[in-house]
Amino acid sequence: MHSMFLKSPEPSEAYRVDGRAWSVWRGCSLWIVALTHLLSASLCCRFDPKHQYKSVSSERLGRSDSYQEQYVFIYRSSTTTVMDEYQYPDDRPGDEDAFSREPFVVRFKAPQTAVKEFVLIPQHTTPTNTTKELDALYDVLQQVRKMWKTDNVMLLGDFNADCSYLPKKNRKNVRLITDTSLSWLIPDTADTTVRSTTSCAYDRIVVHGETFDRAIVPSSAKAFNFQEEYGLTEKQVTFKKTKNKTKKSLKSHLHN
Ligand SMILES: [Ca+2]
Repeated sequence: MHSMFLKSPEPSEAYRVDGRAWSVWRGCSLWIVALTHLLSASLCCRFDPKHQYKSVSSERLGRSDSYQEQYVFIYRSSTTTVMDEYQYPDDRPGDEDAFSREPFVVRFKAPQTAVKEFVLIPQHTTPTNTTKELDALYDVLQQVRKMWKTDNVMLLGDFNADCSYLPKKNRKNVRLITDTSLSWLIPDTADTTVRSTTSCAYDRIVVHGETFDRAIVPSSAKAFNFQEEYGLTEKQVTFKKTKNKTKKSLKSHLHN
């Protein structure tokens, strides 16, 4: 789960766009789909009656009919609108079908934030193909920047970007890592897994553009610990899922 603070022109005022309100969810396992519907249709209104929410989602994505996933964004409709959406076609010449779950890219307008407009590129990599897919995300980033003429782009999701899925020796081959114009907000030292026996920074948030980077509250990007936040046991949080989601914060001058 990701949540964020949008930075305000007046830095003294900050507004949390809560993770439960502004999240990118992925997955087609039943409970994720159920959770998505629960969040968009019920939970947001039930637990946050002060705000209205809308969602935008991709088609189901995947190479096989038997296992597919969806990207879903939930946002506060009073302050945020969807300007554009773009399902990456994954047909780059010479590199066709780079992704198992092609990014569903959404451009948001949030005029009361310091950045005003920004683009989110979600991705859930295939663990066995993490290096390749993370590198290919760089091509998606460049295409989107050109297409929408913007530098305010954030890439986020379950990148599987650590431990055995992304060995240290592979990192020099990932342009998303080697290009210094990108900021990785969740460091390699973070633990985004639920199990106490594992420590891997699988879930990540990566920001492109100095303007966008400056709009994020320093140190606000971190894992959202379901177990701690909701007082759950390890058994409960590992029922299906093995990872916490990450969250980040941007600043705005909005008020709750
Ligand atoms: Ca593909």
